[in-house]
Amino acid sequence: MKRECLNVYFVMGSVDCAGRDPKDVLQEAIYGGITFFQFREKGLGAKVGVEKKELALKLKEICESHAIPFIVNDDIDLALEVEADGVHIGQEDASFSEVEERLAPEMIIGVSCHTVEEARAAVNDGADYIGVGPMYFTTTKKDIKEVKGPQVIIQIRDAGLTVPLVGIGGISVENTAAVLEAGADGVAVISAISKAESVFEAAKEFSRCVGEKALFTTLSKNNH
Ligand code: TZP
Ligand code: IFP
Ligand code: MG
Repeated sequence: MKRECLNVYFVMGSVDCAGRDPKDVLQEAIYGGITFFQFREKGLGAKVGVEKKELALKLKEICESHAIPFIVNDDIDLALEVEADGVHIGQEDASFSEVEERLAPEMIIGVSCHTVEEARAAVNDGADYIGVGPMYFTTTKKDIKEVKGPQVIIQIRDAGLTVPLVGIGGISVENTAAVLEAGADGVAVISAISKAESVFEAAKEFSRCVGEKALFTTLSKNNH
């Protein structure tokens, strides 16, 4: 997996869309420039069973037609049923080896990490990328761990871990640069895109922010 894919990682489920149709929200976000998508159908009022699967299929189709990887949060059965590109698992979900065993070898596995130790374990397990957070305070996830800020990403990079990595939790256009400067390859965002007045403009702003950083990094590498 190329780390550039993680530039703007949009994570979303129907309850995150402020009453709008998740298909429209995803479509707009894609036009705005997101590079990766995770279907995270969680929380009060979230769809389950057949309805969840139908929504997953529709969102997957939209991703597919724009060559955006489609990742399913937690639900390995669903990921297999809809032929997702991968899954994202938390520390409390199924174990890495159990998940790996069930998936096709080319499928992506992402893991949530909160500490250097968890990041090291995920890398040793063979995670394709890790999500580190919460970077900042957020009300989107109800059971968040302690907010540690971009510092934990600096620690992970200082430990020599080069795994593709995104920061998540309370990320806005304003704090994106701090997360990238700490060593993240990209930002994972729910509400700042899904609940934005203009989903398109929000996604475009994130895309511009991450793109500027990438350009800066390339230029400074070439100059030293
Ligand atoms: N994991 C850690 S924080 C978080 C998840 C899923 C929620 C991120 O949502 P938002 O709205 O971008 O803060
Ligand atoms: N990180 C990520 C990701 N997704 C999650 N659902 C999560 C932490 C809890 F964006 F993929 F990195
Ligand atoms: Mg989880």
